[in-house]
Amino acid sequence: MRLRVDLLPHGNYPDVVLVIDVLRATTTAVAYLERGADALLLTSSPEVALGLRSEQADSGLLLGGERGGLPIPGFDFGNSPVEAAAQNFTGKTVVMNTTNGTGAAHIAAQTGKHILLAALTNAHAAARRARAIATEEIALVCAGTDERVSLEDVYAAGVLAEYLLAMGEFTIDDGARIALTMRRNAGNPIEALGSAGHGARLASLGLGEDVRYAAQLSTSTLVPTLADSSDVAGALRFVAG
Ligand code: 3SL
Ligand code: MG
Repeated sequence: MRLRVDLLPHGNYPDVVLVIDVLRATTTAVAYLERGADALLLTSSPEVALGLRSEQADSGLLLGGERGGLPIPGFDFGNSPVEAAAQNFTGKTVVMNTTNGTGAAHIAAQTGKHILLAALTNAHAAARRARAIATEEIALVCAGTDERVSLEDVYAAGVLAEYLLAMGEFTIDDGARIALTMRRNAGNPIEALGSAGHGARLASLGLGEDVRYAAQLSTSTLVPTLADSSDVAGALRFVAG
């Protein structure tokens, strides 16, 4: 079994992909499902999200997302896991669009057989699920920030890689070696996320609580899992796995 870490999304994934956007898209996705959401629709653009709502006006779709860290005009929520964790989404479908995380999921879905969303908050459950379904390769794909590497995603990939290596034999690539080195040298999760450039940016926007929330380790057993999405153009449907 191969374990691969992409420091940015590259594509060409043959088997299982764990998409990681710790700050904040995948952390927020886990929070929506924890708070009862039936499904998440990750769209390819904000316009697709707004279009889905106007096409399905009776369906009660809720829209969450950000640009520049701030809520998108016309959306109901930003991309805050703290905000998501404070609401009840029972029976709701949440449509998400974010700068990097949702795009990384779309890249993964072009070729991957099984696409899962991973964060620090669901790291152990995500690693276990990936190990259970993989037949040849597990790719840990860091979303990054504006096409540049993000410390917090690489750190989380290192956490996931540690869990996976404890579960069995893998051939690892240099991306995995870098992530494991980051995990071992960047301190605990709150220290690592606090030292990340995007962590500082969110704190400067008054969103430091989101950074602290995202630093919680394996507090959820929910793993957002790509389901059949053929009925929704431009969106990927994730359900709790
Ligand atoms: O890039 C993304 O997808 C977002 O998660 C970034 S932010 O933390 O919401 O600004
Ligand atoms: Mg990010």
